[in-house]
Amino acid sequence: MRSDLTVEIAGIRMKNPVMDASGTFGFGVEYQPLMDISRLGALVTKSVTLEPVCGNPPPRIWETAGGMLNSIGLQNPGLEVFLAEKLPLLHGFNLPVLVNIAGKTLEEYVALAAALEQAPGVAGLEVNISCPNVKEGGMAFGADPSSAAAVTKAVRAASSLPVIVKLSPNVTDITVIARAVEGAGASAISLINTLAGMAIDHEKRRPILGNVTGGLSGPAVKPVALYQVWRVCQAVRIPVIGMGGIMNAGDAIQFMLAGAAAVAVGAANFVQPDVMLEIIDGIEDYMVRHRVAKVNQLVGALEIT
Ligand code: RRO
Repeated sequence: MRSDLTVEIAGIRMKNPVMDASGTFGFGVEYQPLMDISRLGALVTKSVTLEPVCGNPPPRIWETAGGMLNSIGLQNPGLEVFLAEKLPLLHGFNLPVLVNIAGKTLEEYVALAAALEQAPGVAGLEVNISCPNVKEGGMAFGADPSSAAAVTKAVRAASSLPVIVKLSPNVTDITVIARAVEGAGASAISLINTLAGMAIDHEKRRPILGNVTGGLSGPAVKPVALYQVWRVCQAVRIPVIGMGGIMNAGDAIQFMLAGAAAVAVGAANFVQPDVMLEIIDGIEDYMVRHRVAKVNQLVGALEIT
């Protein structure tokens, strides 16, 4: 029996359910010398903004117990350079490219969505309303149901591409935000972005990160992420892409059992650059061992009682 790893999310066909989490894989081509990126189910870019952003002051990365803090601050070369120099390098890899977009205002999201609609080789938009490391926009949109819905609606209206809205875990009840973006026309939801956190050097009595606070990811956040993915999957009908501390195939399968139709791998890419390929192979091994013919049979197959 051959295992069928293909999944389809919001009309985007993927050869398997594994993609990178935005921001942990650059614009993809950086990893090409280290692994065969065409084996991925999809490729998600670092967030792109209308104008170039140089990001937060260093240090911007800090290892913590079981995880890492980042405060990159949306560093990216801006839409024009992305379209001219980054996106064309991804043509020919035979995999759907999802472009993560972020803005300070609703108008910026709309302009990005409209421009990317015209760009060849874009399979979908991931709308970042959950960056914890910028003062304007970012998480402010994702923490309030009406602004989350407004951004989703505006992007939906500006583009015919699938709209995947990336949610923040830094909210009281994530299902309220999930339902709001579903109601506003999101094609799918991805979660979780990083958990707001900080680190302090007690000898110096100073914060460690240049921006004082950051976003926590890695194995430390996995139980929180699994819980939030599980809750969102029960709250909405649209597909969910689950992420947060996935380090191996077992972790990825756990997110699918909780209801995720696909998964994204983030911090693990920094530990082992080709870990996603190992995860894809590990999912296939699991399917053979458990006689699962189609990977989507795992979605929501958690047995409770
Ligand atoms: O660039 C960042 O600091 C960043 C972003 Br845009 C995000 O969405 N999540 C994160 O942890 N860091």
